[in-house]
This record gives sequence, C-alpha cells and structure tokens, in this order.
Amino acid sequence: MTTTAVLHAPDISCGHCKAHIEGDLTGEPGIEKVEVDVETKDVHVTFDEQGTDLDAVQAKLAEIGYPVG
Ligand SMILES: [Cu+2]
Repeated sequence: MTTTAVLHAPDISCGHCKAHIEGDLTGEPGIEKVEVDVETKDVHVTFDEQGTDLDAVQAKLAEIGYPVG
C-alpha cells in the first residue's frame, strides 16, 4: 500500500537542500515520490509500505544531514 507522510526537517534552508534531499531520496527502495517545501521545511514523501517504512526514510534523511525534528 502506498502512503504519503510529511516529515519536518528544520535544517532545510534553501533550494540546494531541496535538490539534495529530492535527489538522494528519489530512487531509494520503496520511495515513489519526494517533494521538499523549503518554506515550511517539510519533506512530503510517498512510499510503498512493502518496500520501506517511515523509520527507514527518517534514517536516510538523518544520514544525508537533515534529521527530522
Ligand atoms: Cu540549503
């Protein structure tokens, strides 16, 4: 089943962050769509629950420098 979640990552500050996150998360196993809102510092992620889970997405965000908080 496909789910969309919104994760708040306070370290998002500009278009570079947006490109970095969208570029790194898109194509990760189970992740179907990633959209970063720089204004709200939110990451909208659509993923297949068979392929990944929210913990894994959060871990990946932390790994690339944008911990969820
Ligand atoms: Cu930035």
